[in-house]
Amino acid sequence: MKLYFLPGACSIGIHALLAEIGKPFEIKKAARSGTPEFEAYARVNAKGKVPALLRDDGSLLTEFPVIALYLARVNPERGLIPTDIEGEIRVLEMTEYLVSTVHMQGYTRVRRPDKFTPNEADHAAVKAQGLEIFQAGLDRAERQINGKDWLFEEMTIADFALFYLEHWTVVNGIGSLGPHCQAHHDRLWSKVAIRRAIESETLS
Ligand SMILES: N[C@@H](CCC(=O)N[C@@H](CS)C(=O)NCC(=O)O)C(=O)O
Repeated sequence: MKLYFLPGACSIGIHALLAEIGKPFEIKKAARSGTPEFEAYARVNAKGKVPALLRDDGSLLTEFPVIALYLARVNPERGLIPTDIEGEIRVLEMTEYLVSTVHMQGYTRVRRPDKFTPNEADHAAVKAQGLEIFQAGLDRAERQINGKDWLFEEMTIADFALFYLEHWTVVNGIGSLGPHCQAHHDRLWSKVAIRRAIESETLS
């Protein structure tokens, strides 16, 4: 299994999940659109995004929630997704919200307002709107954790989606973490395998 990543990008959530699962995997640095290396990466993943997971049968999986669900399902002994329908859909609901809304609609507006409007005069307003969406997501997670260790009763794939968003706040200072989210981030970051995996991204 090979994870295509970009250092510090949302792929750190899948990288952390793979590290937590603890089975052997490889990592390969992808390329950003607009760089000379991108053409080669686009031949691997036509969407040109990370994370992408190349499975041992040669097929590629894309989209964070789907990769996370796949990893949870093929490692059932880790209990990363509930087996009852209600439990499962609630974890997927949260994972989807964190990736599709909080990241893609919120954080991306803050970092890349140009993707939402060609008019530079509107960038400040787009960024402000993005920050509102991003912070609302962190606040929702804060209320949901509410003193537990995880978003749900046990650690699930949703925690790894939240982790990368929290990590962006810690590293880039965008938004702010309440005490429950800060402790949640630190709980995962203090796992040696996870920290080593993420730190290795800047070395590879
Ligand atoms: N819908 C995708 C979005 C992934 C995404 O936007 N990835 C960003 C990094 S956080 C990316 O690959 N950016 C590189 C680029 O746009 O060139 C998913 O859920 O995996």
